[in-house]
Amino acid sequence: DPYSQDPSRHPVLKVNSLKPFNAEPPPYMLTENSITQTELFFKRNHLPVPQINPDDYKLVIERPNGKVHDKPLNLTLSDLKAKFPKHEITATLQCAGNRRSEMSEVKLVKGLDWNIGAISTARWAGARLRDVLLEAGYAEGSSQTQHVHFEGLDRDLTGTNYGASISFKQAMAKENEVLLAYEMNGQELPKDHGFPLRVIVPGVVGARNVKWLGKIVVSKEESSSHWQKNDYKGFNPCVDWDDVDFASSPSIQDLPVQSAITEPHPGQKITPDIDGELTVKGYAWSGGGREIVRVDVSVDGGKTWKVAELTGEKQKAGQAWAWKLWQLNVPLPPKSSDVTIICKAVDSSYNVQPDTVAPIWNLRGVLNNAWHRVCVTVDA
Ligand code: MTE
Ligand code: MO
Repeated sequence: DPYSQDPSRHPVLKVNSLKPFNAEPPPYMLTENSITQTELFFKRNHLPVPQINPDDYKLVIERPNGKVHDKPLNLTLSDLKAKFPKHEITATLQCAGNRRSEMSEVKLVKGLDWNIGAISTARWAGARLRDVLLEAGYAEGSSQTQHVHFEGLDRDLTGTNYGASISFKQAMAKENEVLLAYEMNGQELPKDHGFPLRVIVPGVVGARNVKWLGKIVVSKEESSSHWQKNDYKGFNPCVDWDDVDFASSPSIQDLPVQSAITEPHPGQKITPDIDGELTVKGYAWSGGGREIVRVDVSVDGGKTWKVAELTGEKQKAGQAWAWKLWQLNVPLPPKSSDVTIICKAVDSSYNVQPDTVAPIWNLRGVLNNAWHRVCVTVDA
């Protein structure tokens, strides 16, 4: 069993797949704290967790073509810690498949059945990718068309490693704060999250945040990995498996604006407080460093909306990598029995969420950011 060495995990996680391990926290736990507890952070593995001895570990960085040093730059974990300034950021990571289960309600999609918990937030610390690329001999602005490939040390039975890429421009821009992270929430990176080293590309889909990083390659082409080329792409809702052309869509990078209700949970029996109000909580986040500027909540099907109170770390414009948590006391419609709560967020580019899933349905069930709805029963 290639999974026999996988680490142990917190029993509260809802497991979507055991081998490989994929699990999410219960929704209400997501909004207990703006930093997700490491044990509760969602886990998304495509393959067995590789066993890496930190003393033997080396990150291999291929040199620019035709440069004097032809041998790749090899960095040990202590090199990475000693030679490059340690940079720390708070960033939210979201899987493209977050909220896939709602997409399957429209029409069955292929993929793990994620509820709203394939998203979490942590403090990440490590070396800036930019500094490491400069050290390897890459020059700023050398080409806008190049790509930086990340190869994981996890591999399938045929010997194929997990891999993904981002653009060279994305990797080199200082304000993008792309990290080679060796710490998560102030501690050594846990096995499930990429020990001893992973990439953190803030604002970008989870799939490019390669864990158990083994190798970095700069190339004219995007990564040829299955997960870059033939997965994690969006399509027209009428495209299905018999006519899909993966080459026709760009790989997902920045993610769209997202929000969801974490409390109450669907089907919950609600006893309104003495004022006839109900406390609603959730998260909101957008990709590309766009800050959440507003979350709207409706309990009458979207006829009227109230603005929720946002909480979260103050972040720099264009570098809002972390989600906002939100909360609102909503007056319940009089004599109601079943109430549907809806939320939608607005980001700093005034991007909004689509109101329903059907027009954004796609065969892989990615990028679901439709208004989130939770139906509850009110106790009279
Ligand atoms: N990196 C490697 N090496 N192997 C993987 O399976 N999964 C990716 C990404 N990096 C993956 C990986 C996907 S799809 C996501 S959503 C994130 O890791 C999940 O990161 P987490 O498990 O730390 O939450
Ligand atoms: Mo993912």
